[in-house]
Amino acid sequence: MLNRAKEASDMLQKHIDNDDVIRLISHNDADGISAAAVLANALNEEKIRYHTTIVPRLKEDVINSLRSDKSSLFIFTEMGSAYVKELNTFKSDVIIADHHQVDDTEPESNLVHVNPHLFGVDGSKELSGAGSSYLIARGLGKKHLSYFALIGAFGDMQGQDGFIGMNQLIVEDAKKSGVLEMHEGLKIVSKSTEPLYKSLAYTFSPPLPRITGDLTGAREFLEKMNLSYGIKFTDLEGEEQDLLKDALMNINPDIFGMCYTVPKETPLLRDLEEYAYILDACGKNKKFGLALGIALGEREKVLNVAVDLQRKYRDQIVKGLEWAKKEGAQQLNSIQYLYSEDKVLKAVMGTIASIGLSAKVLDDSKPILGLSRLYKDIKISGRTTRDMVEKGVNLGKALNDASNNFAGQGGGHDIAAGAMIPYEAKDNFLHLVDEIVEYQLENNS
Ligand SMILES: [Mn+2]
Repeated sequence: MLNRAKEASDMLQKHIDNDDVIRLISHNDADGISAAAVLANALNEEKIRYHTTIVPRLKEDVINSLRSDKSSLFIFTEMGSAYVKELNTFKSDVIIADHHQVDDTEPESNLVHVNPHLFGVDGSKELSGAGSSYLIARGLGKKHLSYFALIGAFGDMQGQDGFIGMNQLIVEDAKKSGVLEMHEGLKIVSKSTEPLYKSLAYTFSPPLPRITGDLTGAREFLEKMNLSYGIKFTDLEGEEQDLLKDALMNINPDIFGMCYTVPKETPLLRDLEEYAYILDACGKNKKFGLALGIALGEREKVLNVAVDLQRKYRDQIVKGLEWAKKEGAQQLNSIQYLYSEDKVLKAVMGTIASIGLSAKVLDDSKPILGLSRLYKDIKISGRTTRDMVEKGVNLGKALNDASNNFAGQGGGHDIAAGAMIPYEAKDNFLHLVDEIVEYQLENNS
């Protein structure tokens, strides 16, 4: 894996030495932005001209439109592994730094394919797209950029229970290069920027039942402990912080754990999990340029805009969770679902379904589907618990089989999956998923 990354580093170095123009193409989520940021920061340091494009999905029309671009090197990050065949036909050099599933297409001599799956490393757990990209920058001696790989990993939920595999190697790089500090602490968000009750209510992961997404619940919890809910966590006395820590750990022990910080960063971005959340909020609001600007070091105004976006996004989720709590989910025999035509709710339905389940706002004894209508289609995000998976539920398979029946498409993991189906098929689709999940539970051996 590291040898392959070194091949990519050498290809990149060759183009740097030639003073070539380089084209970066990356994905729009927190991992994709971090992946672009690793290489863009590296190219900035080398004073090389480059152009970055962030896209929601790599499709053939995107690839075809790049064919006429005169750049001498294309680098696809956090995507591209599914398009080796098409990219083989490029006249320029191509680097792919991805961590999604691979097929067995062999790369031509103009292409270097960096992907953990090619080396038996599980890219869903052990290395992010930003991680694959970092390994290329690493070959250029840029270990100080390693923390972007960790931001990407947090964006893909790879670090929340500790880093493993290749990610662990990156943590070591970050420590050795002096950019990263690690300490155990409370993993609540916006400790130094939001009033305490909001810090608690906005902490979606790890979930805090009756507090997560619940501003009133968070306030009552703090009042019961005689802590003033309006001040910031960082303004609490040491003793009060300890008291809060113990009370929160009684609700969910995961709330106390390893924090990864970059001390030289501005306070808002110092904690890498929070850095990933900010990039995610920009991405969800389609402000890709803003996210990339932050990762390239733009501050002040730009950062304020991002924080406002994040606040709005968090408030949408809180509103959605309040709605889910009040209305409850629609119940079928073996599954439940959330559906609304409300514009704000629609935009965060998948997130509400997922946090609603983990924070126990919704009954977690049945898998949940969050449905949002997009014109003539319905987008579905499904989520269940580890416990239900052990009882036989495989949501990825259920959503794949059911959506295929209605000219849609779907799939994913056993515990979390998604699908897209025509709007008219909604009710029939739900009943089919219900039957499939019922069958999975009955036939679990
Ligand atoms: Mn990713």
